[in-house]
Amino acid sequence: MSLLRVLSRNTILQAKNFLPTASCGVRNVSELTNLKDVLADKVPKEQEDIKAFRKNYGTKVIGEIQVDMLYGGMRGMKGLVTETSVLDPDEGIRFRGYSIPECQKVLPHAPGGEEPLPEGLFWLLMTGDVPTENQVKAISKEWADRASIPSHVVHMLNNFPNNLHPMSQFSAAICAMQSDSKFAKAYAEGVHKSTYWEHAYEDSMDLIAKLPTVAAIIYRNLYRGGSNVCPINVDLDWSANFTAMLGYEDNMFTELMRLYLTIHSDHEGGNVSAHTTHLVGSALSDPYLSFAAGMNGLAGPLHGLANQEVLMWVTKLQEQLGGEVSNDQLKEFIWNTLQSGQVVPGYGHAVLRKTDPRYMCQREFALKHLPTDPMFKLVAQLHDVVPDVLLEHGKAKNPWPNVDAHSGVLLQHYGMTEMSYYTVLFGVSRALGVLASLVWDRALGLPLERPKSMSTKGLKKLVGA
Ligand code: AMX
Repeated sequence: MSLLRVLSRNTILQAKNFLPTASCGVRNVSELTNLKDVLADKVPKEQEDIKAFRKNYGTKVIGEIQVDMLYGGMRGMKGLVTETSVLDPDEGIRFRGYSIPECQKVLPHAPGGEEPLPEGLFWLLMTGDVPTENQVKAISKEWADRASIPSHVVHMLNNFPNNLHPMSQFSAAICAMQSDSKFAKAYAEGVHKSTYWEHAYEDSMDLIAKLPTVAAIIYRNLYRGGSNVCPINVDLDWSANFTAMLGYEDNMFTELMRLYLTIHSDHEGGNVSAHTTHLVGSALSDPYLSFAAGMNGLAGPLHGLANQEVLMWVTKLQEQLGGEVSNDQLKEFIWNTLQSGQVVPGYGHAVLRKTDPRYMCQREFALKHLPTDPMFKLVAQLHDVVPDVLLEHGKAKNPWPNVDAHSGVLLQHYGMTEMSYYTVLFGVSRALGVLASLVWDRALGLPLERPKSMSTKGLKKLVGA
């Protein structure tokens, strides 16, 4: 009998967090290094907990819906359950209750490194527990083992034209890898729905493992003359393999990537990429199809593409105004942007009402490692000027910078100047959050998502207008 089956059966019988092993009687869950085994222990407990909660509180009213919300992008409407992270408007994101500075402290680092390993963040998102170093090492190893991609996907990527945006290539490659979906295969074979999460888990682990290779092939085809990516090294962590495949040798770039891939992973459930992945998954489309749909949303300029837009905007600013610029010159440039009916990229947020902590930790990284970089100085100067202009403009509810205002400047410092590629990095990271949520969606048996829409005529009638 497999360990997974033993665990599933024994979760009902055993005291919390302790499980029998074949050899030594009882074993603590924190000693397990196979994430799927740990989940197999947690899933039935969560299912029971939510069942009891719904039985007692299922009809409790938790908010009201106003007409404006239907026309206003459903802001503030509580309509989704997402377990992996929660976004507070003032404080920013907490991953399973941990803020970004707390994650930087408690999650395991690479030897000699200071930034958290994204593998650890993934374990935290999946389980709610801070992983041990051994658990994180096991994830690195498992992702390295699962990293190879089907040859038809390589062939397809190698034949895309150079003018196809990297995000379109990324999304298309994810869809094309669906040929290997274990979820789709299991569904076609008629497996019981209580096992859906296990197949969603397998696809999610495969997909996360393969994304850096896909992303690196896109990068090298577009910007490095189609040179081959190096093979995966099973002794390296996920980020180190990624930067090696991209062709970067600077350890600090790898450290940056560990931070980058950690902080872009998850932003609760209502943002476009997370919500889309969840929605498409609710039709029991497999994780490849669901995640590709989420990536198409991330590719929008109001969402993930903003990181590309920021650096293009800052580069234009530099071209027009030169090196050293005064605050008054910046103000004029920002007003020109606003008056020509465009948004200031990297500023504002649908939920946040203070500076994004993802911006702050990138700023701290810059202060530590590249304090004299001219582009960093300009980004810092913009932070002093943009909010006042946006406040004077009087439209944006949040005048403060978001994550995208800072990421590009760090990447260009280490030589990654290809701005149109930046959202692909965001996408690789976002997989961690949305796929962890997707596994839980299936584990909790969340149904097909199908909210009620109304016509304006019907709404007017409803409110007696
Ligand atoms: N520059 C100019 N105008 C802005 C603005 C900005 N940075 N942020 C908001 N506004 C405008 C909106 O366009 C809107 O104008 P309208 O009434 O004419 O339509 C008005 O202010 C009210 O918008 P809001 O309620 O404050 O924001 P929102 O929830 O509708 O939109 C967001 C949020 C992020 C799309 C918006 O702030 C924006 O466009 N920012 C710039 C793009 C950006 O940085 N996106 C990345 C967000 C983070 C991410 O997902 N990666």
